[in-house]
Amino acid sequence: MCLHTLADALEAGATQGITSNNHLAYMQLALAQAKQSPPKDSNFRVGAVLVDAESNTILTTGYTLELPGNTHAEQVCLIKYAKAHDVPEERVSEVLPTNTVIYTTIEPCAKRLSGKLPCVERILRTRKVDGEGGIRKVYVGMKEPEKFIKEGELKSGRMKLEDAGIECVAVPGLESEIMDVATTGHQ
Ligand code: HJL
Ligand code: ZN
Repeated sequence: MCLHTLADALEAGATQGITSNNHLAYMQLALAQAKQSPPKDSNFRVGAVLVDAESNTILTTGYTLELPGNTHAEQVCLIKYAKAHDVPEERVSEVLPTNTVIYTTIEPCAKRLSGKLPCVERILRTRKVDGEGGIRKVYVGMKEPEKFIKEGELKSGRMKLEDAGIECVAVPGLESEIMDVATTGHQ
């Protein structure tokens, strides 16, 4: 698959052409997003794609620092989708399809050194008050590298999500490229 063509098609709002079970293709699209992120020593360059799993439609995409305010890729997806539906990010649960999934090159963060709300919490609040709907599954390209948050210091994003009933699925095969992209510009 030619990623440029796919990204261009997505940009133009054309049919995406990824079959629903082609998780690697969706992860490649997330990686293409990550490559658009400006290098910065104090975080990773991550990309994410928000998908309606029911209709196999891309809802939105995001990458680290795409929006102002030290934004993470997953956070950008939620802000953009919420904005397109005239609600603030905190109320995105009201407008998300019931079977939404997210592809992210690095597992959602459980803690941020800046003290901002971690993406795990942002993902959990996409569920409606009855705990249904919103993001049901998270496809992860690799676990968070040990640079900012020390392993063992706290539960990983993946574990926190799974404890709360959100399935996390590893999509193998792109780890080294994801890592290279994530750490470009690091000392
Ligand atoms: C994920 C991102 C991103 C990170 N992780 N999943 N998506 N940048 O877009 C995780 C890393 C935090 C640091 C610094 N990175 O970003 O742990 O300044 O970037 O809040 O903890 O925190 P801030
Ligand atoms: Zn995050």
